[in-house]
Amino acid sequence: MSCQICINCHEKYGIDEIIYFCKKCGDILEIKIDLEKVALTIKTGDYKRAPLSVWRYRDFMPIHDATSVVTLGEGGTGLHYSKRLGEILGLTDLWIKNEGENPTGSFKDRGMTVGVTKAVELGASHVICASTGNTSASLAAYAARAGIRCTVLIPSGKIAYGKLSQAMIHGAKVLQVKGNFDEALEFVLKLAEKHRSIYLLNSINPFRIEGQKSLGYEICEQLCSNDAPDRLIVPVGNAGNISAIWKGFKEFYNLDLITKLPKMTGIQAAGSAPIAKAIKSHSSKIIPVAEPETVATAIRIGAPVSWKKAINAINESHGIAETVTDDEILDAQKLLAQIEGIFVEPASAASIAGLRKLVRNGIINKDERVVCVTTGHGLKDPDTAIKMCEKPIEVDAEMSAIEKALGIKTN
Ligand code: AN7
Repeated sequence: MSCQICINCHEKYGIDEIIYFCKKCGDILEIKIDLEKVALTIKTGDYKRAPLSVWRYRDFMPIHDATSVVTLGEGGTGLHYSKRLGEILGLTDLWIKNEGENPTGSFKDRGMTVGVTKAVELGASHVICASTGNTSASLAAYAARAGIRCTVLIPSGKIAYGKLSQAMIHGAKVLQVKGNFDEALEFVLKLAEKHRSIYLLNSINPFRIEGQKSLGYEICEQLCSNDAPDRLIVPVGNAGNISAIWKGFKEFYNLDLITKLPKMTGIQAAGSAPIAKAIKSHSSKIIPVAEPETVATAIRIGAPVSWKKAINAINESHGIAETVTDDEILDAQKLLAQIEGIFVEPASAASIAGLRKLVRNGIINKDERVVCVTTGHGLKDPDTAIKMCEKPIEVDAEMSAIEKALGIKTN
């Protein structure tokens, strides 16, 4: 039977128990899926008839058969072969998994469709999260879809406008906390502990991770080899996603659906990089960053809750972690937009910036099959994009003025 299990002391909890931390040792939990049962269920291969999406993998999800799912059509995002960008970076087999193609424009939707489905299954009528932006946008949308109350806590002034507009238009109660994300998260953890009727949907909630693991599954099914890539690169903030993707790959591997596992490679912004620092110094613990800072506000996180899972994913997979500066992030964002036509937000571009650095430093070989996950759409943060680009030229509404601006000779 599937259950919730502590990542430290392995104490088990029921799949329908509302619990966020282990009662014995206080560490975080993960879902242990009954893979023997999954193996029997998927033997027919029927699941492959459904289109690529999170719910194609319903048999792999800890949701009861009778439950109707809360969905907006998440997952099934494009895996784009990136020949031109590869040539510039010196790679022959580069792919972009563009999570900006999800319903609310980020990978969070994979987690929220499962998390909010579980919330409704458990009878919750009020959901909450702390967020640097995308989680709040996604939760607000799925709560609206489910018809339940939603509260989001965001760091005051440090959230991209697109994301704020989403949380607001979907009708969430938005509280701007005069502090950073880590402080906001402390409050929602305490609120969910104190008021048991409020269901917490940060990535500490293991059901969120279950939805996000589908990212790993999809990549394997999309690659022509029907196998895992050599390397997976992803930006890391609170570290839920890297943990989830690794879980997905491992489950597919344990079910004999793939023959190898990728090197998990996490990229953090230099101003908020506790996990990358721990990996680089071969430490098994992180030192939280008290005042994280970066232009990539989505990953402006100093005390990632899932750090232990992330360090484990990187080490177990013989992967690596790297840091990138804000300038490197913004350069990579522009490069991807102009070379491949893919517009991503700064946090997502961190994976491209990290890839560039690791190739330059000789850590990544030129013929590795690399999949870079771009986590959120560029329209989430139009202000940063506009600031980086040449201003539009204002011209008189006359043909000659337009030709002049284009440097075309007038007759
Ligand atoms: C675009 O929305 O934490 O390492 O509160 O929005 O799983 O935290 C967002 C994180 C990467 C990092 N890229 O993922 C939030 C939030 C984008 C993001 C991350 C986030 P995790």
